[in-house]
Amino acid sequence: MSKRLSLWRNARLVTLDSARGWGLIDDGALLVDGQALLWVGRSADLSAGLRIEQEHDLGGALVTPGLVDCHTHLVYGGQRALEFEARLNGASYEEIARAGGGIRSTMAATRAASSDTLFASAARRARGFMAEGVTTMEIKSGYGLNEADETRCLAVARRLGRELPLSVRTTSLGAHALPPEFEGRPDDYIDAVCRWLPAQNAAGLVDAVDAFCDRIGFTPAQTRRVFEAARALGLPVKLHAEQLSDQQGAALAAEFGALSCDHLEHLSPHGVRAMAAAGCVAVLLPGAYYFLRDTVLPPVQALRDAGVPMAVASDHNPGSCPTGSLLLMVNMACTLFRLTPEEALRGVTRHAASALGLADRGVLRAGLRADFAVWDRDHPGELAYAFGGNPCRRVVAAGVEHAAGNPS
Ligand code: DI6
Ligand code: FE
Repeated sequence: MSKRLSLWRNARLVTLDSARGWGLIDDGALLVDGQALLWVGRSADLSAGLRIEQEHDLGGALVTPGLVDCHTHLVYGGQRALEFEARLNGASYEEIARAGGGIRSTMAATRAASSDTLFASAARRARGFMAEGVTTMEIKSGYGLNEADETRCLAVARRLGRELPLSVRTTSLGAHALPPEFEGRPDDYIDAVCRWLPAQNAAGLVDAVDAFCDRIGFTPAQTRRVFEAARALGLPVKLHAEQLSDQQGAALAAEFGALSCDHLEHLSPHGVRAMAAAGCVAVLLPGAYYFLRDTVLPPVQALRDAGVPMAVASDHNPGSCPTGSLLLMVNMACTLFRLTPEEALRGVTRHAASALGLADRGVLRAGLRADFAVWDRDHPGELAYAFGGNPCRRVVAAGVEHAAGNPS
């Protein structure tokens, strides 16, 4: 038996290891071998005679899978507090974008920042999420909007995965907004995005490809070209779909076997059916809905009825969701979108992992990654119910406990 065995016992495990239910195991234990869970079950059923190197008594605390934030724009320069104020004074998010603010203003700040500055600010944000139990994070580019700066932002995201105890998945989102140098020439810009993708991919910087298909983003025809470039490289796609209007983007993404379609406030019944048929995950982003004071709800009941798995993510970005808390999104998924607490927690674990194409996490099960969070709570429903404050006490990522989980 390996010498690296560690035992975490006296826990109330929320395994989520079945299609329904919390999968609670009282007086549970986790046996960790290196980076993986070797055994998960009731303490009483643990075999005797194991050579355990380290033992942790959790005092009956709740343990969930490590949280997965499957949609973030974590790497950028500057902030947009003045834009928030402009919106309070009556300007709309779309008006600001059309006037050259919005994503373009963050683009300018991002281009002007050094890679070290971008790394430092993104690492600070990442640590905040990690302190709340996040062990996996997806990070998109999309604020460089030229080859050099997009590639630089993806490299910063990769560096976060190397230097922090955080598993990072990168997504290339060159087709996020039209940069000013391509004003009036969106098709030429899409050509450029498709041209630089192979080099980014060859450098190992891309796990998936995304686009913003909307009135202030790109058309379905332009999005299709980006997806074709991704497909030619064997890269999975995802899409910012039907956030501000129905462009039938979800159906397009489904045609390309997308891992996920995200936002979805304006998703049509046809889009729901296409996603269900393609096995696409619906990533709900209640923080952006809240911060933009949207009034059109994503069709949660239709997604549920069609059996589309629903994930919940932060969408952290400086314009539509400058949040530092995935747990707050869990609460908002319930209050604003009427998910059940169990759906919402599944949305930031199991289904969020699926939205990233990851089958090795999101559930407490032998053989999967030893990613878990320890909570100062009695019942998992409390994680969705209370908001504000951080009940996370300890975080273990790939078998290693890190200090971010210990905010003392
Ligand atoms: N939709 C969003 O909500 C973010 N990107 C997108 O396509 C917002 C990005 C920003 O405003 O900076
Ligand atoms: Fe987004």
